[in-house]
Amino acid sequence: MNRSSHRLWVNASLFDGLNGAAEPMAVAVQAGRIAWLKTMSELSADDRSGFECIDVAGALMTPGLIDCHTHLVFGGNRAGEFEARLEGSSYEDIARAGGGIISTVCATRAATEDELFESARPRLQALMADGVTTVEIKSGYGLTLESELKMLRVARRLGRELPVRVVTTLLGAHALPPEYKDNADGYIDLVCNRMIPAAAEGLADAVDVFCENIAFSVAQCERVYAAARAHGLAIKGHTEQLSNLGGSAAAARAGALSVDHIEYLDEDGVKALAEAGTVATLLPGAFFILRETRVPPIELLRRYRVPMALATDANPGTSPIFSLKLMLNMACTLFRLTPIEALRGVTAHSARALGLQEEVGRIAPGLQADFCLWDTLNPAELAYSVGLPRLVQRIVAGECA
Ligand code: DI6
Ligand code: FE
Repeated sequence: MNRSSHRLWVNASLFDGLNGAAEPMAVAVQAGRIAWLKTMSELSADDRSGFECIDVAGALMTPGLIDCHTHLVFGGNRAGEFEARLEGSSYEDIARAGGGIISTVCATRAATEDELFESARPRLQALMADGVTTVEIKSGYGLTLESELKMLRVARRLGRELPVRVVTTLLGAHALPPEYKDNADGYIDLVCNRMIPAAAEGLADAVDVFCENIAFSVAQCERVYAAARAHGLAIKGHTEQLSNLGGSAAAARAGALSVDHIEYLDEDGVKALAEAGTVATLLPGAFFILRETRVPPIELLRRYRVPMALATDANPGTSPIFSLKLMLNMACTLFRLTPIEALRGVTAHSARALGLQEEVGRIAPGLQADFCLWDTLNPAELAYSVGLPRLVQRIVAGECA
């Protein structure tokens, strides 16, 4: 028996991804997966035999955090746009004038694969330093077949070279590239007929769209969803961020794992999510940076029992924020989530938003042994305080990483 792959973590204050445990717990790990859990009062000497025992002295143990919505791979930055917005331009004005997403598209197309990798690495390391063990990374700043695939290759390489699980999403339908001005349907043809089939060859796990007046219509997004499904890819949507087009309900009807942003979602939309089992992903970083005032319909999401995930939306325009822990505080402060709802949003529910609920996001037998130890006893402190508590240890597949 390889004893080093058999580890028993004892005296943990456990938040298992859904709830906090009433008593100190022991968590057994074998071959990178969680084998069993027991309360400390149930744990016998026999249970300990064959395990390397690690006493965490009451530290809070949570699942490794999951950032289920990021745009970490991009060229350049948008500090100039940040300054322009301080002088009164709106995000939509800048987008219509060819800035915004399109300026990042130009910088991303011009960058080599190595340059994109090197600039994305510290962003990802910042998330990891905050306890992230699984991250979703979208394309969407290339908007040509080759440059979208280039972004996805960089995202896959980040997952190979750093101790973090990376899930990739093709976001070809993020913005209309200048070459297709006045021909949005022609661009959607390219996404459906070229990008999706190529990305489905192992480069992407899912397909996303931006359904909005400044991006793509519900009908165009539905075409993308149909193509994604035909190629066996999961689907997600940026929906109801700036207006209510009904994109969330359309995504739910197509079987989306999640719809993200959803500040303008109405009750019919919430019902559609509940019926389809689609996760509602909240992105308070973009809400904060854009100084939005319309809060997502949290009370309706609670009433219809729609699981709420929480993510950084880390991107150069609307959320240049590389801290998932900060999102815990923002979700409570700006959207009035409880700390436990916010924590579920970065663990069990964000796993669901990626279709990975049988792999990660909870501390339960059979799942990957991805977890974090924190310098506190109380899960609420993770949301309450910014900058503390400290991450003491980050464990991926049973190994300190
Ligand atoms: N919504 C967002 O918040 C990001 N993309 C999207 O569709 C913003 C992307 C950017 O401004 O670069
Ligand atoms: Fe986004």
